[in-house]
Amino acid sequence: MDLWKLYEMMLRSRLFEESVTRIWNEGFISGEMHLGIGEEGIVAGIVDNLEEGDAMALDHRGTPPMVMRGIPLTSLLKEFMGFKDGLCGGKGGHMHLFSREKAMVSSGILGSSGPAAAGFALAAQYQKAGSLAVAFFGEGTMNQGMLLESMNLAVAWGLPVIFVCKDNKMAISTVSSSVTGGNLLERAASFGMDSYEIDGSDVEICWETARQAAADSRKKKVPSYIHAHCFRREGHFLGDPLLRISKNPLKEIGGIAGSLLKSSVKLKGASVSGRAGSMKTIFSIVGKTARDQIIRPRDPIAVTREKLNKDKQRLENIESRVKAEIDLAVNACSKQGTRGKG
Ligand SMILES: Cc1ncc(C[n+]2csc(CCOP(=O)(O)OP(=O)(O)O)c2C)c(N)n1
Repeated sequence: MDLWKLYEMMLRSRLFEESVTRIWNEGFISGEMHLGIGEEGIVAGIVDNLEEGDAMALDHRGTPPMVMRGIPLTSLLKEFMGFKDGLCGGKGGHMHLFSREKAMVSSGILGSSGPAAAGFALAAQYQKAGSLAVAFFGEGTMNQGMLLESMNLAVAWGLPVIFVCKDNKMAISTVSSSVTGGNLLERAASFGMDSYEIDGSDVEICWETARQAAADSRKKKVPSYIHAHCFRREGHFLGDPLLRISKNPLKEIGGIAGSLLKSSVKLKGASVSGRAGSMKTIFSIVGKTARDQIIRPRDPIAVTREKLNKDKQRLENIESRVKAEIDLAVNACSKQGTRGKG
């Protein structure tokens, strides 16, 4: 394991997504923007264990795997901005990405990474023995039928798939545990897969777990399940109202107080106790989001930087090189002109 390389991979993804944030805030990317900030440790650990021909099926937070697997940054950013010479002709945006060369696909349809990865793995059995496929998804998606069906078939047919659950505890504004029965690790294990629960902020643990899972997939032709805990720094998507309210309640509550009040006194609708229950849930989720902001989670990049801090010069060299790469991509896109023009 090369911790310097892993640090560089994670940093490239983080700085790229921070640039994407700025560009989105300026209005040059239309629609929603889901970031993978906080998930870099898990992604780097997995990607660094992949070989040529291995496939990845991604969810709506597909930017970090795309960046770390080596998709050119300019082509990715142009795709997000809707340019015709973007990775998918500017038609996919950040959620529907595809690369034939790197065997990667992403989708905003939750759970679809499961069947896509199982399909890749089934094809690999015939066409490229020894290859494997990875499926990335969140813990909220572990309640999606097609994902569970693909786990079942992967075990039954001996498909080399690594199922990677990135657990940030939230599914948009729902606390995932409030809609999930039982224990997810046990659920995955009950299909007959080796299942690992890890700290996604420790890239060394992520890498070592991915190495083991990849070795089993390649040699024994079996799937495995990795449940990695991580955090969600920017809310569900950029501009998430939940995050805005919890960061600045006094300013933001004013904007929604009227509609909350109106819905709570409306004659038609749920019972009084039902409405009171919903209000309680809303305020408890806002409170939880606010607390999560105060209790800073372990950031995989900060944790790794701390470990490498002895060689400050080498760190600075990497940081300025990666920053220059990203500036180059951003400049290439801003030269091309206004949004959506190819
Ligand atoms: C099949 C399907 N159902 C619902 C949605 C709407 N949706 C988008 S993201 C999301 C929450 C996903 O939560 P999780 O799987 O935990 O991933 P996270 O966003 O937290 O990374 C939902 C319900 C969707 N995109 N696809």
